[in-house]
Amino acid sequence: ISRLRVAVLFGGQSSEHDVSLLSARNVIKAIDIEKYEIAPIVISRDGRWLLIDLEEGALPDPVPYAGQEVCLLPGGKGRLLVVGDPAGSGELPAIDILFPVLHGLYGEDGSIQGLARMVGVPLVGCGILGSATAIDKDIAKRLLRDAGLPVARSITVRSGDTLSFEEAASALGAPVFVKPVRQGSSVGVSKAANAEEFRAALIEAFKHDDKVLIEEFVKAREIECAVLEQTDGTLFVSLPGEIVTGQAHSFYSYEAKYLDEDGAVVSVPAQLPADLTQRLRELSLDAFRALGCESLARVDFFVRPDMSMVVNEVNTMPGFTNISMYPKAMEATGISYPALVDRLIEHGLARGGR
Ligand code: G1L
Repeated sequence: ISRLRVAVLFGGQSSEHDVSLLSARNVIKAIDIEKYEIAPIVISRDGRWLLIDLEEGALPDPVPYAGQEVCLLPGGKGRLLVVGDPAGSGELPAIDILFPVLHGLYGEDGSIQGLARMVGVPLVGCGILGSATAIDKDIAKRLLRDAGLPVARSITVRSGDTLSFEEAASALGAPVFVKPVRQGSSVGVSKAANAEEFRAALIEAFKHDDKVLIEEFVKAREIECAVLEQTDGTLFVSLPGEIVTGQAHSFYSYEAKYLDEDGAVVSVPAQLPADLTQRLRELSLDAFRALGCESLARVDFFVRPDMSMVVNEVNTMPGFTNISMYPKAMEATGISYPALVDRLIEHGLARGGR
């Protein structure tokens, strides 16, 4: 009896290449090899797609970027062919499902989801719509607000627009946060308390995107819920977890999120009154649906001292090492890391190549 082949696609040409590698290592270790055959494909920093070999069930450390260069092509009947370069060994076995572990560029904006859709191969995670809406903080906030969900006040600006700090501060208060709209990490995000900082913050944010969000500064706890769509279409939502940032971090920085494990502590379940926990779980489901998400998403909230809450963002490719918030919150709610990976693959297979 032959096993279904899962292609784990990771790495990529983004600043979060290493984060992707770490998550992919954890995912690959958790896949049940009795059930699935794993085809690890790394996208090198220079954009080559390389099929690599597993060493004793794990990725080599460091990943060899000298694996066999491949491309993925539609194989008909919902199969995706992994094809070697003409000088190489030619056609390799088809894959049955794509498991993207790709941050940033093309990973979570709908691009890889579009590739899977076009070739009709099943995919783990959100589809095109949910990925594309959630990645854009401006679009996401409009949809969330339209669904009656609480969001922080903000102004969207495009490069060339003129908005002074005084105008921003009179609408939103001071300080303000300045963020590139394409979310994923805190890259390019800064806090501005005066005109000079505001100017620098805009210049920095526009390096990353041509649309930038100026947002009110919400002084609050950072609480997150993990949502998982089950094969029957019903949603499972975890208990909320809390991100406790260290003194050194004035906000939820890129380092605190992924690299500096001392800077940010994941605390699950978050210590909250029961009614608030319940409300956050309900809001998570509403946010998931409002953005057209599928399969999974992490919904991030700010909870103010007066217990009012806002949805900050929805992440369709959350941190996914076994100590990251999404898996930890699931674990605290009864779904272990390997069970989670298995459910995600089962969900993708059940949805099919749509
Ligand atoms: F495929 C899933 F399950 F949807 C999935 C894929 C990728 C979940 C989470 C991730 N996460 C990442 O790729 C990342 C950790 C590199 C993004 Cl930060």
